[in-house]
Amino acid sequence: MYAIVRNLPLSFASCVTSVDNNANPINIELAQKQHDDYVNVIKEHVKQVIEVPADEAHPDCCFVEDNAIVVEDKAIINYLGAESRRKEVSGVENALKEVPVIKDIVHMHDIDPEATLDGGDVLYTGKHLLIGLSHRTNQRGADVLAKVFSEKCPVYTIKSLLSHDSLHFKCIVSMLDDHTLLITDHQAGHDVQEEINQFTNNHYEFIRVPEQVPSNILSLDGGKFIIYQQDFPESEKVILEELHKKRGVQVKSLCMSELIKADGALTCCSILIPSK
Ligand code: CIR
Repeated sequence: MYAIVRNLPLSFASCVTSVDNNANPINIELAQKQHDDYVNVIKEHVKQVIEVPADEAHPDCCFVEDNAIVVEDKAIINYLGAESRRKEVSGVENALKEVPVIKDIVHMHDIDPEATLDGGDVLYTGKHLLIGLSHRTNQRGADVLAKVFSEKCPVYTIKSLLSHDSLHFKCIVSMLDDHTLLITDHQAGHDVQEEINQFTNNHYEFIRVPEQVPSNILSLDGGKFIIYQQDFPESEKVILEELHKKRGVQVKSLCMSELIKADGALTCCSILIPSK
């Protein structure tokens, strides 16, 4: 397994965010510590971690997940939904060039200049590529992924997220393993689950957590180890019971309060690439 991460810039507090941080501004030192903790846990589980230097001109550059989609030996460099983030992708593209399994890198913008897509809207489970349309990801972005990746696996576009107030698809649902997904118990989660079930013929087992933020976990070691968000006790109960006790998943909680203020989740700070 390879992981690409990117250091948090000092300009991070100028990130794009929907959160009103006036009363409780982002603490940059704490944000850097939280990001370091995250990277250190990844390093314990992933042999090859490529660390891209921070780009001060792009406050959101640590959210590398949005930059590119990788399926097997092919990568696509996204054209991000937020204009201020569009040029941050070059650092991640250079890192992808260092990953030996990746043989082909294409640019979304070259295929369709009207397409936009953030990686936070794309869940690749190993069996299916699920794309949630959002205010960042348009139908044309989803069409580009279908064109590029449909020879690798079935590609489905999930539309119900658009009627909910959620930044990214993976703010609602994330993956434990190739047949188990974690999803928020809010209406958005129910709607998304129904659509995924229809497309995949009920392939996935869903574990529902009561809150939205903790429905985004980072799964490593093929689902044997996860990182989850601290400070959400109701969801933590479900994670400990359903994942740890019943399924024997090893779990580690991290406090990512300063990244949450930037609308950041756990998956968004890394790109994970299986070695084969
Ligand atoms: C943004 O609004 O684009 C960033 N502040 C947060 C991106 C988080 N990305 C993700 O969840 N995949």
